Amino acid sequence: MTKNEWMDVARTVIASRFIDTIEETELVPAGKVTYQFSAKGHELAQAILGQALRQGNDCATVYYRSRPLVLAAGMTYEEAFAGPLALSGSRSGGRDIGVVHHLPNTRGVTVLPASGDVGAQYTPCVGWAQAITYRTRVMQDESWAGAVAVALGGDGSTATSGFWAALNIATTVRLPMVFFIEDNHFGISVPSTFQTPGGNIAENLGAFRNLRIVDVDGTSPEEADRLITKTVEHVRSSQGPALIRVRVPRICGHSGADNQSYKTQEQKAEELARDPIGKLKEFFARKKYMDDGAWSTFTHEIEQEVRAACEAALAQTQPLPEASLTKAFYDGTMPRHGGLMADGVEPPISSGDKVEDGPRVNLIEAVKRTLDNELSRNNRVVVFGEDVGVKGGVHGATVDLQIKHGVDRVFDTSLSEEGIIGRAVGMAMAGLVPVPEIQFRKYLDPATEQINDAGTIRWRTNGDFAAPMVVRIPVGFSKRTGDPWHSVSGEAIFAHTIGWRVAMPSNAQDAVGLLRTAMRGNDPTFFLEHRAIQDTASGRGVYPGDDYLIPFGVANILRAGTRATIVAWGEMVHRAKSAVELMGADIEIIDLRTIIPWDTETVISSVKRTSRCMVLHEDTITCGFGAEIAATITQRCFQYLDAPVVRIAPPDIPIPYNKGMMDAVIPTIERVASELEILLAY
Ligand SMILES: Cc1ncc(C[n+]2csc(CCOP(=O)(O)OP(=O)(O)O)c2C)c(N)n1
Repeated sequence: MTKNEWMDVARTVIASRFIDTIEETELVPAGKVTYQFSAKGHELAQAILGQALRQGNDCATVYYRSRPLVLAAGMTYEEAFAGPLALSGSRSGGRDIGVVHHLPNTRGVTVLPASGDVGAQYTPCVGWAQAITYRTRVMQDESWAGAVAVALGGDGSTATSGFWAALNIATTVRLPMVFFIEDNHFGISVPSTFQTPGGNIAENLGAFRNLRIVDVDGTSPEEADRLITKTVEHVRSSQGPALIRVRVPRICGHSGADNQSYKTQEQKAEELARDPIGKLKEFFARKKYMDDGAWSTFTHEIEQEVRAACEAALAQTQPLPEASLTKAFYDGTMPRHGGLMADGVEPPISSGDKVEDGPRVNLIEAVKRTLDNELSRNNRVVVFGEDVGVKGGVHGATVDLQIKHGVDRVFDTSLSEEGIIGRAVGMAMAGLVPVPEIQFRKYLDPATEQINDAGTIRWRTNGDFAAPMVVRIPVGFSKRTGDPWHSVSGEAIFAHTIGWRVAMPSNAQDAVGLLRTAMRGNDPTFFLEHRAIQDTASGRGVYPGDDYLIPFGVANILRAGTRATIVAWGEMVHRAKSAVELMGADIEIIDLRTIIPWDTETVISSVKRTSRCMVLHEDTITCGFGAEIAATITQRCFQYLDAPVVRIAPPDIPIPYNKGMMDAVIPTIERVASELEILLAY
């Protein structure tokens, strides 16, 4: 590094130290800061790393001890204080705890939204790294050439599933990613020997293929500069991954609330002796950059700046309480990062018109044609998942798409749902349109953390970031039978997952219109494809064309009627229809099509006319989405009801394999009909 670059490093290190000290000694005791996480001891290594991340399309995924890096990336001192103080000028506008950072790109590196979940920072970083190769190789965008993605984490985080998922993908696919592991020997109170055998992750990964490993003293200016800078440059030029283990002391508690009772006096003294600031000062003297006097003046000036920033932050207003109710979903304002439009690219335009004379297709073919068409019209769409590439998916929805669109755009992933969804998050924030497939609903379970974090990105970054994507998942029982693993529908959990839209079409035409709308949308979306109608007469329909769109939140009145309303979605729509036909009764059937948002008004106005309502679903009954609909009807049109709203759904048990047993669980046509008789007679 040049002298000027070292001066920048020193500025970041010293400023970070003052910010931590003011928080620890003043703001926490005064009750103004609740979550305080010092980076004392980690500053030098992070500041040097920050200096190395200036390519323009670099990214860093960080954690709560990453403030020095985020300062190096351009966060102001005032923003740094305002975050933990929960004030209006904080990056999250008071929504998040301040140390869970994010920062749009101003100095050549984008700091992706951090998570409070240890280990959740790794797989989104993989997604950005893959987007670097995609934007360079497929989109031929030279501005991305040589960019790197860096994930920062502690020694404890190397024990998480997120770390291993990311490491496995980055090395298997060879991505330009750096794992920057700050080993301070503790995860709160637990020593690193509890996280990995012998306590040294770098040593243990020695046999890992495709991984450059570097072990660095993060308190030594020369060594840290030489090895960190060189390794980042190596990843830039080779576009392959590296892991840097940075040995640092944690000269503070885990957080403001930690009394460090688990450390001996000797350990504390040893940590203090390794303070990188003293070593940086010596280094500056040795290099004749600054003598003692100049260092004191320099330090004093930074202290003044930090102090002024603290005063300015304390003078900020409180955020408006009602602001917390905004930004869960796209509201017309563009994020700085995430999705097409944030990158200045308009999605393809379609009339929305329906073609009436197309071929008759099943649901799988409808999905495949829509994916194919969107891949052709938009070079940012990427389709991936287990068996999605060569085989074309275990359900056949992507057959031949890889041959047509290439291995970079339609590809097989390793068997890691956390990796699939986390990767989609990073790709979305890098301006791609990820459309991952999860093989069956139950197999999304390992990705739960990434799903939950993705949904809240727009909200917790105060609109700075978003992660629009479409997660396609076959759900429900199949044409032949069900079982506990392949037949879960579970849409209620999705409806309860903040920030996600949920579609569940009942037929091929709706699948086309809803999938196209989802792929051009600005929010993460679950697209649930019912297995029983993938290839059945009831699910088939005329292919509505390549421009067909159905807006979310607009239900379909499948059948008009006056005596009762049935609200259903997915396969249950067909059971409702068959039951009504069996009875020959004058009953209205509403196919909800989308669950988030759901078409409240169509349901309410129908129930006001019919005065009786049955909600029919395949997800288990307790807290199923039927409960939401029933509660809304009761609240909005209680006085119109001639009978209580009835919910027909499986009891709270898994779906059995034996067909007869399954029929005892999932509402059959006969059961729906007999429950309707009871409802009409009430
Ligand atoms: C998934 C998850 N589990 C537990 C926690 C609680 N927790 C927060 S920090 C931490 C220790 C992490 O240690 P390490 O990764 O070594 O980082 P360090 O704090 O030492 O920098 C724990 C257990 C969490 N935030 N997320």
